[in-house]
Amino acid sequence: SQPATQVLANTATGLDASVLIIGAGFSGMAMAIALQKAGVDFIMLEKGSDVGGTWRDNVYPGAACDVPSHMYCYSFEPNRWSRSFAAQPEIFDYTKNVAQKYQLYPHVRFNVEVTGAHYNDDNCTWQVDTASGQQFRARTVVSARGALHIPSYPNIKGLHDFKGVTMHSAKWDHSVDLQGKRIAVIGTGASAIQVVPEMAKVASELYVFQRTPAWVLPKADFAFKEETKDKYEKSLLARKWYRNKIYWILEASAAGFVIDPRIMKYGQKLAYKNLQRVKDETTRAALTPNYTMGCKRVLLSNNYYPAFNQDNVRLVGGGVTEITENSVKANGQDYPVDVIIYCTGFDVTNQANQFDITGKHGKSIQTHWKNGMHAYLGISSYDFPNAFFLLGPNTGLGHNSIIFMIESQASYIAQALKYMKKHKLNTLEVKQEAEDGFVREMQKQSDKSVWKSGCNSWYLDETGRNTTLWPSFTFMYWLKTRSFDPSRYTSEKKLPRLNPIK
Ligand code: N01
Repeated sequence: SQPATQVLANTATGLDASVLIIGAGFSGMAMAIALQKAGVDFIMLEKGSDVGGTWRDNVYPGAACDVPSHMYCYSFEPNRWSRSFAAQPEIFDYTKNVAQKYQLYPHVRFNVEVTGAHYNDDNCTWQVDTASGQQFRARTVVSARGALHIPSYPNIKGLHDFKGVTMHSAKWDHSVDLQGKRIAVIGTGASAIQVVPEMAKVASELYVFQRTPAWVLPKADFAFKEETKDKYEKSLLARKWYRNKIYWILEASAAGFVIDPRIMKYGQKLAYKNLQRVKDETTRAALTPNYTMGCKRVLLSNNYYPAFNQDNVRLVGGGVTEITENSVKANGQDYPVDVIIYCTGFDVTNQANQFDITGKHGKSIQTHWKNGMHAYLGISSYDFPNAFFLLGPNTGLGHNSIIFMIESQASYIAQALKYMKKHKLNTLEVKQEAEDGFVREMQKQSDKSVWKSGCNSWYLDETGRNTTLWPSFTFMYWLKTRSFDPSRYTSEKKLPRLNPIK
């Protein structure tokens, strides 16, 4: 469905575009739409063959969103959602429809995997390298790569010895027939609780290998009636009221995450009640978490717990110790299986090693982040002029819709670029004092959050610092990013000659 015409290089300046956006998922698309409005030209580089990012890639059975659908969409582009929590195909379709409506497809170079981005001190531009060897140049680069896209596999003895089928939740192979197979699911996080009920329907034997039990709340998931869909489609007021209601309910729950974890005991009561759906007492006890709710992501499901009441489903606690040619070992026991499904999450806190970025004077992002990831507002880093991150350090969420954060960031960056254009600036670089101050603020706020209440999670880095999540209410982030503040940045006006692209 993608049009063949592409937006062509700006040969007058020798640049491919003023702005290169890396990634065409939810965040890259929001950025592109914000730039269209701001009148700034751009192109997008996308490693996949369509837009949609995580919702294009995560196609495992049961994949759905655990944020209400009317909150998990752009505020400026509502949708006639079929249910209160949309499933993956509907969200993927939504992203494609938005891309069509805003005519983003001609701006996207598909199947272009970016391997690195390098700042050129001489002419204040960014050169972006790709896996195919093709290079792109722009005044500004925006990383919209998303945080959760590099599958993480556990460091278990014998991992590569297994002779059966292996899959990761984020790399599902639908050509494999799972009917009647003995299946192991490793992990019990957000992906696993959606995969497990689906595997329970087809497996002859399903073993769920759990290292840490999760807090699971019931999910208010239902199909919208046609009249409700009509109402939200026709009435802007009804839609806004509904969206705002959800927003403030989620925001109120943030108090337990970021102000006082003791508040989480009310949620825990609800989750205990949900857990009673598991009939077997031993299984129920093994599924009972032993840390404060919210320390790891709170999960929502109506069919995860009931799956354990099926005769073909067995919970194996204690973590996996070894994988052999035909089995998974845990607690000294051997569990022979045909298929292993890794629901073991993503490589998140080590993002510096995933992408080769060098800023001023060849400084690498690894050097900049040697003590952990950080950026001013999660968006800008000193020594990396004309570069912006979407969903950068400390802007992930554990309690509300990430689309809210994305829109705040896209609007802020678009304002910054408009400012550059208006003042004919060649560089815009955040001041070190602004970034350092922001880092101190993030760590201070994180210290009282539930994520520091004593559990291991992908939210914390190896030194125990929260460098991934926004440790406050989301409206506070909106307040901080609402208007671009040039006093936090330095800029240069020199106009170097731009070499033509070879
Ligand atoms: O990954 P995870 P995920 N041996 O990292 C276990 C988003 N998301 O893909 O808790 C045994 O949460 C690990 O155990 P433990 C969402 O932001 C959103 O499920 O570390 N087990 C854990 O149980 C989410 O937070 C939706 O002890 C091992 C699991 O693997 C993020 O994606 C849906 C192990 C990993 O859980 C990641 O979720 C799905 C080992 N060696 C995902 N290593 C929505 O609905 C790891 N584990 C929007």
